[in-house]
Amino acid sequence: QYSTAAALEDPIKPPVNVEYNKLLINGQFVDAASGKTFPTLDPRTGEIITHVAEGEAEDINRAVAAARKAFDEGPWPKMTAYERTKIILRFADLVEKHNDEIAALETWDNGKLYEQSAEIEVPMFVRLFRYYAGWADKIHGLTIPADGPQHVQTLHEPIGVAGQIIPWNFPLLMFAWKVGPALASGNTVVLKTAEQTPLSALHVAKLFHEAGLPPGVLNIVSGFGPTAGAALCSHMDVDKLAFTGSTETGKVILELSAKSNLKPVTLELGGKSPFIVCEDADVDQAVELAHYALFFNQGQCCCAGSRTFVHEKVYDEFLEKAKARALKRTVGDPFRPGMEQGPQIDAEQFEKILKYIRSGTDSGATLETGGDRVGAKGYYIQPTVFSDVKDDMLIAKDEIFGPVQTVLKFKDLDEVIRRANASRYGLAAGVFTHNLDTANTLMRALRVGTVWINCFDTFDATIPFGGYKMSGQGREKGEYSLKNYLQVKAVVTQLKNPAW
Ligand code: TXE
Repeated sequence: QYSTAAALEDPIKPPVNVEYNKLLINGQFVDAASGKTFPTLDPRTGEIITHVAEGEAEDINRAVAAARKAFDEGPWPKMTAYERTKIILRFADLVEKHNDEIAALETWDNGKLYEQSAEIEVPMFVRLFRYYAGWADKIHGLTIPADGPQHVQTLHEPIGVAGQIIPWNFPLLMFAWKVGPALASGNTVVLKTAEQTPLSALHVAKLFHEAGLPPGVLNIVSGFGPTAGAALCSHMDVDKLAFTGSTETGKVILELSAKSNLKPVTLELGGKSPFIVCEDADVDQAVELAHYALFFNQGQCCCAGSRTFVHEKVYDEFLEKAKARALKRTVGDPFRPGMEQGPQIDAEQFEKILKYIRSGTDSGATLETGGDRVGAKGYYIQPTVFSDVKDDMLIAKDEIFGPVQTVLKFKDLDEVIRRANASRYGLAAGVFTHNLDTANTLMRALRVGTVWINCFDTFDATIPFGGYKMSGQGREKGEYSLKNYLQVKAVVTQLKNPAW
């Protein structure tokens, strides 16, 4: 059923070498001030890929000083918008040219499928930068017909130095979602990558400098949350924070902002997204989409469709087919073509997922398939399906962040709306129906930032993404993201001759 343990124990050599493992500050690769390094691991084996400079508060100070200087003295915020556009477009071209090696680095460090990195994520990264490059010269204010003899206008100005903290599940895409809008609108950035996945950001940031990015505009600090991350959040010279990660850490970040200089914060946090299969569903199609909604990226998606609500009329057929589909899922080395699932990111997430699986069984859910590790090495987990799941079970409430599908039965629309909304999260929802009225009702009733109808996980650069409730604050991607990085200045000029 699952690919053989032998395939897992003989990992394929990644077709790339690690070239950059230092901090990137003011356009230069430098050691950490302390001289410390930390290992980054291959999730296929748990073995060390390389050691990376470990940034801490002192390095954050250096990076923020570089970003501050680049913002205050220019040229980045002061050059023409079109100049910024050209540099960002050159960067996108360079990334496209190096697509395969960047994809290999991403897969090596993260464990996601190489085909996914090479054919989806690096191309999406390029698309995001091209999208935001196009925005640079389209950011402008308004002329406002206020009461009184005044000329009133607004200027949309960059906010300053942006501190950005990203997670490990989509290292490149999170880089693009954050850095793209910040730089296009004239800000400078200090980005702290996740400690599990520092490599791809250093590689692409080097290419950004080759494309003509001035020193200090984009600084990359690898390191841990409570040291480097917290120092960035508390820094008095950082004007804005953007974070993607757990809800728990999101709260800490808001607190650090409040205790320092009240810098505005954008948060993209956890989720427990419902995927609702309605009674009219073509079951085969619904099974496939629900499977993708949960298992994509090893289940490590903030918006994973992790509560599969199925109408009672199609429940039995759905369950049988969902189980068969999970059994067919190929698990193995992410560099091996044709695999559908690689390893989880690290030992901590691996243990957390197995613990949730035990809790599912202990609380009375039925384990239909999976439930254990695959192979003896690395962090591979069997595609797992639970049925008879009740709303109050931990596996139906918490973010598992792994390949564990929980299937819940419902009777009617009002009931499923109530249950789907009874969550502290509100990131996304999937709806599977061809009944227009049902789709319209659900689309309006669900308290979430994205509703996918008969599709899931479409991450086009143009579409805003973000959460209701404890899934976050603010929106990223699309035009909406620019607002996070702009100040609005009102300019009121007394008119000498109001008649004109
Ligand atoms: O998250 P953290 P972790 C969820 C998912 C996962 C859980 C824990 O459920 O199982 O969170 O994962 C930095 N000050 N998501 O521990 O801690 C950290 O270094 C400043 C959902 O990886 O939130 C990393 O760069 N920064 C999610 C980033 O925060 C701090 C993606 C994310 O780590 C910090 C990942 C601090 N005190 C996990 N502590 C999503 N929304 O997609 C940590 N960090």
